[in-house]
Amino acid sequence: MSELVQFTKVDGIAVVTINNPPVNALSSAVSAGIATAVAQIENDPSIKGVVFIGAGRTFVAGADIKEFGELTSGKIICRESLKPLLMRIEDLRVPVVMAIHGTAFGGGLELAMAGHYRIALRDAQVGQPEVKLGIIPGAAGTQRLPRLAGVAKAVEMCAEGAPVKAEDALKSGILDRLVEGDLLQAAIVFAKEVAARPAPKTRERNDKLGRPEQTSPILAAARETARKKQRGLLAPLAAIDAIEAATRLPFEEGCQKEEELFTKCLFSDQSKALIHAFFGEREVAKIPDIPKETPIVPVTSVGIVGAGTMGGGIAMVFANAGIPVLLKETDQAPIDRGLANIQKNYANSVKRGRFTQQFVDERLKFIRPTLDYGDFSGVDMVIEAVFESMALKKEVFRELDRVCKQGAILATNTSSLDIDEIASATSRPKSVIGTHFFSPANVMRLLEIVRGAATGKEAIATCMQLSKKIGKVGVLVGNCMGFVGNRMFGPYRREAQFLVEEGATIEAVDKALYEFGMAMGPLATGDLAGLDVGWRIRKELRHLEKPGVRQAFIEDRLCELGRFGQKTGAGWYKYDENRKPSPDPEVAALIRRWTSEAGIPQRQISAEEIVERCIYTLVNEGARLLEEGIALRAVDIDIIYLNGYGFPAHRGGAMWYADSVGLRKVYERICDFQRRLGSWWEPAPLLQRLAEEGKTFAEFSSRQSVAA
Ligand code: 3H9
Repeated sequence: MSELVQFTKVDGIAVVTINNPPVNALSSAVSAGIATAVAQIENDPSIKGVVFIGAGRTFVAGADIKEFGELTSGKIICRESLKPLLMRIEDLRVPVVMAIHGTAFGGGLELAMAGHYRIALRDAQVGQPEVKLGIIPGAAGTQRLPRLAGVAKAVEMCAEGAPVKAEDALKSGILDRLVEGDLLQAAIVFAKEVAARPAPKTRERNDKLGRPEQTSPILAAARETARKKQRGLLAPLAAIDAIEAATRLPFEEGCQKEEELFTKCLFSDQSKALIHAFFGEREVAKIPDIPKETPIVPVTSVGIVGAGTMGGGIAMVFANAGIPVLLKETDQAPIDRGLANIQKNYANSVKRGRFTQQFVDERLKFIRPTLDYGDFSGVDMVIEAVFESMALKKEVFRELDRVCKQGAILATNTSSLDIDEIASATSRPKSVIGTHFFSPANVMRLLEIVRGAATGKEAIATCMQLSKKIGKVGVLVGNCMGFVGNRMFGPYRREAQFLVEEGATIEAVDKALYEFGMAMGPLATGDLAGLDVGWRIRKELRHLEKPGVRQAFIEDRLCELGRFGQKTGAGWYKYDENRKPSPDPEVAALIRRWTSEAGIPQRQISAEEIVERCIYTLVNEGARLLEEGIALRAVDIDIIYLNGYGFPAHRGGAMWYADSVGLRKVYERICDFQRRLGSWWEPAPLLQRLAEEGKTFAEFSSRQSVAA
């Protein structure tokens, strides 16, 4: 018997234990092990029932995603289909009980549905999350799930991919019983209980499939939702098509349809990009020079300086994770305002159904206001979230150095200032680190963790681990103006302005990038964030501008007119009282006047040029960050862009996208822009080198990781 799948017998019940840590992924080897166990059961007449269970922390979290990558990249040429094996399990003459704890996801749920009964611990979850990887269930999940849970539930699960809690799965008919305590014992008892009954085969249960007149409106509504909410994605629609097949065709034919759709999705660029993002999110947690064993500071309490938008949002993040927070302000009035904002944000979450009132009441107890730095003497970590002023930040850090215990992490939420200079205000720069949250902090998943020259490994390891605990994706970056995300975002937004200066309409620029898949166009994003933020920084840094290099000017002029974006009801667009944007003819007229005064020739600009100029400028700056070592690997940049800047997940991030277009082509376009537009389009040396060598950013990064 394979080490990955163990077989034992307890009182006539066969127990098949899948043991492929950490998540019992159904690799080809695990499938082979299960096949051996099934053969043993088929040939042993003394067996009265069967239990399948997962060893360790979970049942089966799905097929082995790494094997998909190997398949689509041609490393392996075929992969044994799981379907026939699941049919053999379903056809066993004795009842098969699937005992679920942790997660039964993807192929794991498909395996479970091939059993005759499913029992689970109360905190277990089931789901078909394949769509998040750009694929659909490929082992008859789209055919068995509607037979157990009905078409509406199956469509929701397969098209949206969200996990379903055990309680809900019981109600929907996916599970037969919830149990407490020893799962294996409970499963054996259950198997004995049902041993004498005929085993119900899921594939033969047709009562929940409904008639076409019942299911058609469900499927149509699901397609409409998918087109709106998962814009541009192929897999959700494919999943719905496969479930439709379950309602119209016999099981075998439905399976064939599923197979066709699964294969089409698996070999799509979207699936490759989404699988890259899945592994990327885990890879960024691995820092070459910071081994897993690096000691960390257990963070059981946090101090936050500043109860403004960012400080308040960060306080909610920690409260949500059950970590007590001391929120500091200088006076009672700002602390009251900060707390009122937190309450308002929580109330909105309750209104939208994200949290229950009870959860919110509990969370609020974790946030305690203070006006006194002295209260920070016992906290394990402080995050400074005051106004972006170096002088002010240094003053805060001097205070923190005075009051905080040795070993406490001293973090700054600066989005652009020099971490080393901030650290210089303390006597312990190795404890100083950047934790750059994105606004709104309680919603956005990205956390840039900024390493200063003296930042200690312990502080880095602590923040990386903490990011997961507080539900963020932590990405380690180096210390430079704007770090990774904002340093790339500056040229991207500047290019969008140049396009408007050259004749593209505001709406055309935003539409082209929205249709590329960005969550929002770059100009609308500026309005949301507040145009005045960049304006103030530009004014401060004007002395650093290189003479003769073109500077964008429209945003500055809009700010001079008091058009700061959504918050003033007007920016690039005008906004109604519900912040709904509409094009503003006044701005269009102003832009025509300003560009004519500046003597900028006007021309028609295609959507293709808009996308290329904006996206390739991200790529070019990304290449510089990679070469300078500010970003560790190309994938780090991708994860930053996917989680903090609304880059479309199905394009894998800016650097993955460039690799998929081909660096030669990207480089040539950039050279062309340099010739036609000006010196700011000078290609990054790394991009040039890789393009000439026929290599990718991913290949460059894997060399870097090995070297580190
Ligand atoms: C599928 O099933 C298709 C089917 O229809 C069949 C078609 C024929 N494969 O996330 P974590 C690794 S598609 C390979 O940090 P957590 C992961 O990379 C699949 N590896 O833990 C990481 O490795 P490392 C459908 C996997 O506790 C380690 O395990 N299933 C897989 O925070 C720990 O992962 C899914 O999409 C996998 N399937 O979260 C579920 N899963 O340590 C995907 C994980 O080297 N998985 N790894 O970095 C998850 O959602 C989360 O991993 C899970 C655990 C919630 C299970």
